[in-house]
Amino acid sequence: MRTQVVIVGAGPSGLLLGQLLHQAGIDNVILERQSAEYVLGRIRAGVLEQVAVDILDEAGVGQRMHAEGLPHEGFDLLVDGQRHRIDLARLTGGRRVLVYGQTEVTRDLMAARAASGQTTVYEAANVTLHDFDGERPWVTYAHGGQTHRIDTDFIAGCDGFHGVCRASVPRSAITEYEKVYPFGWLGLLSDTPPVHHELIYVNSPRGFALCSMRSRTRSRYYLQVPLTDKVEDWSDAAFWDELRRRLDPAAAEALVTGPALEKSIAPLRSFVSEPMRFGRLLLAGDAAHIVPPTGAKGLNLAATDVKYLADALIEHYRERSDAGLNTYSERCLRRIWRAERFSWWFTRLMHRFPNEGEIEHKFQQAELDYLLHSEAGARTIAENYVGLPLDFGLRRA
Ligand code: RFL
Ligand code: PHB
Repeated sequence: MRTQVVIVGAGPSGLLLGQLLHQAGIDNVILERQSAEYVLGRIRAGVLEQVAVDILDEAGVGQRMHAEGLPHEGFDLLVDGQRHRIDLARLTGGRRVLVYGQTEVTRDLMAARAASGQTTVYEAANVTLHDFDGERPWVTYAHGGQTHRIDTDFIAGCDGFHGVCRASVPRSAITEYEKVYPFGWLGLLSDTPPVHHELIYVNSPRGFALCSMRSRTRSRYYLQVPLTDKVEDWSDAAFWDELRRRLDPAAAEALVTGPALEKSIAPLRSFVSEPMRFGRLLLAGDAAHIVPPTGAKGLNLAATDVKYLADALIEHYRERSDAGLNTYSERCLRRIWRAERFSWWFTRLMHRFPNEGEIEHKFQQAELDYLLHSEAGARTIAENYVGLPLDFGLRRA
């Protein structure tokens, strides 16, 4: 088989890239290790920046997102038992975010993929990359008991943090920056009305918590837990009890509990690998970088990487220019480092760090006191939360 672009991974990055390329008449094949049901079963991100909304609109998959997504003009920080609203709209000149789950984004992209007629191979095993440092890369994979070969112009590595693409690059060609946090997030999804109409990020003496949602009837909650905890250690009742203890009395009172539809523990990590292009292999999304989820940036960064990559590939085919491909890494990395810094900072601000002493805790409280009682402080949080414009990666200012 031959195609113009082989895309490894059918998460949001791979599916979105496939759609943007298809719209531009660029033939592509997606190879995904898991089944479609498995990919849809992973409960992940919930908050879209305007820039991601715009890209999904451009990809023609925005209809249900606009009908069902919940626009949010602010969120609460609960600190020292007091709630403080970060008024995103007022602090950023009218900007806001959209609460619409990654599962739904993925479902919309899968429907567009099916309608496009482009090939997607689920349960593709042993995907192996060949000759991406030359002019004629190729990819092999196993499916249905047979090994298949695809010849291609480019390989897009959209296969997440544990994927094969980044791992195929010689160690000497790549620089990795990593920080692993000494706790995880235990998440619970339930068909219960959200405790509040906006998100609540909680800094409590018992650790961080987050009250989020998927709709007006479906809630998503998170608790900071030690890395040694296992999901099996947490009954639904234990989860709800602990969440209540981390909330203020009004929220604890308003909390509606119910059976968990899903419960999982995610480790927290900051990670960037540089560069993102190796000859004819280009990495995008979690394959190249991870942020701790506190800033809600992961899916948004994936969308902007993919937009830059799609534009660069379109320029290659339409204008026979590699200018966009040559600057792809640089464009992405500038906004990636900004989001990495915010996610790291917001994580530090809101969590209890088990290995730190009382003085670090006092510094954290003083910083929160400053941020929440200063217009400039609140604006710093708001500006970073709503995110950077798409052309940010181009500007050198
Ligand atoms: P994905 O979603 O990991 O998809 C990669 C796909 O590649 C497949 N794959 C392979 N396929 C073929 N061969 C191989 N060898 C392969 N190896 C892997 C995998 O099966 C998978 O289907 O990466 P992608 O597409 O780059 O998307 C990134 C996002 O999923 C991620 O950044 C976000 O979920 C992060 N994130 C959040 N981002 C936000 O913007 N806002 C949020 O509110 C938010 N909350 C979160 C989050 C991530 C979380 N977890 C669990 C990590 C909350 C959590 C708890
Ligand atoms: C979510 O709803 O899953 C979510 C929301 C905001 C975050 C992280 C996760 O910062």
